Amino acid sequence: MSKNALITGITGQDGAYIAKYLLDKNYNVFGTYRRLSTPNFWRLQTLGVFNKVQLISADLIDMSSLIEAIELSKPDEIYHLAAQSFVGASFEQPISSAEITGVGVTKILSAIKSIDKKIRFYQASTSELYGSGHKIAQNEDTIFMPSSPYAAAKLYGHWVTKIYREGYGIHASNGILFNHESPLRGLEFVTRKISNTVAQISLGLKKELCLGNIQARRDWGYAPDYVEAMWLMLQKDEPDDYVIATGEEHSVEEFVKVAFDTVGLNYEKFLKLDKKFERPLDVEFLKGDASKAKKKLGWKPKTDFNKLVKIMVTEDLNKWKKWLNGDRFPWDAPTYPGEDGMLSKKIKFDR
Ligand code: NDP
Ligand code: GDR
Repeated sequence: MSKNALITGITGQDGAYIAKYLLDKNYNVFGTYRRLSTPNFWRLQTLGVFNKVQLISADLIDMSSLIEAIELSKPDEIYHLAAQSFVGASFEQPISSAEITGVGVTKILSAIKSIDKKIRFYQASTSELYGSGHKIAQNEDTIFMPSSPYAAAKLYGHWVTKIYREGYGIHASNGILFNHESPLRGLEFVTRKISNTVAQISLGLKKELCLGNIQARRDWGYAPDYVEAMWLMLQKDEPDDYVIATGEEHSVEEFVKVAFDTVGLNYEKFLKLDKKFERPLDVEFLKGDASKAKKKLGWKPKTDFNKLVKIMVTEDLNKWKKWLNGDRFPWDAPTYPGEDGMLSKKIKFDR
């Protein structure tokens, strides 16, 4: 008999990829989405799975909606991916980030405890837990030193997952995933901002790429490789915590260079620095050691850094070309206000 899976945050990057991954494994896939003024299903449509998943309206702010989602979907497995996931925004909305990204985890776990303790639970934990100050690759034993309200909220979610695992015997695992990207990445994250802007510059639609801290180093992987690791964790007899990463790190500047190289342009002519995109605190160096996942889950990444950048730039370029040709398809970029319409600092009006 097919298993049921409930994905919170199915409209996001990882939600869409894991929905497809689980459908391919013959799961009945349910996903939560929140009511928005404009529906946001373009990722599910892009992957051709929109009509194959069953959508349930739920918000992490609203416990009753989460209980109902679990009762309706009767899941064997829950992939808890919903979160306010943008680190930059967590400095501007620290309290709602804590409520959604942190306390939201306890809401789902306590619902599992009341409804059916056999439901297996995946928590979307993060390399942001490590924060700044580490000089070598981080693994499951590395100390956590979060540097943002987002990371502090995720640390709470990480820990509460362990508490429900050890205290109530729930099959709950933390995937400590390092940055993973794709053409479905949100446009405010640096990699997609770069790939989309480089595509626009190469077609003469934009003149420059404005970024903040380009020295930050990240361990960037490819999202479809990473959702497989989530599933593998829930198939183990025993729940546990795992680092998922490529083990290679690069600076934001290197990402920019390879992206411009892909379209045959010199990045130095187009890159501008703007303090508006800097954070009050930033994480300078993240590089993961996924040896445990390799050994215990048999997981390893399939896509390297250069290939990832090329996939993202090529996809944005092809989409802009199609768009300019008059083709219309589900996509976020043409309706994105861009950095001119997105002010990262609050404006003070003189009266
Ligand atoms: P996205 O930002 O693409 O997706 C987040 C999802 O959460 C969206 O579906 C969003 O809905 C939903 N959501 C946000 N707020 C609420 C709310 N109040 N109630 C219900 N749903 C809500 O993130 P990713 O797919 O990239 O990441 C998935 C998870 O993994 C997140 O928890 C993230 O923090 C974590 N993570 C991500 C990493 C990465 O590199 N991508 C690395 C490590 C961890 P809507 O579409 O309506 O906005
Ligand atoms: P991150 O991703 O904070 O690592 O969180 P993001 O792409 O936002 O930033 C990566 C690094 O790039 C620097 N940077 C900029 N970032 C953005 N967004 N925009 C800019 O213009 C810019 N210029 C430089 C940032 O300062 C940072 O150092 C992501 C999210 O998916 C989290 O949910 C997840 O937990 C972590 O990855 C792992």
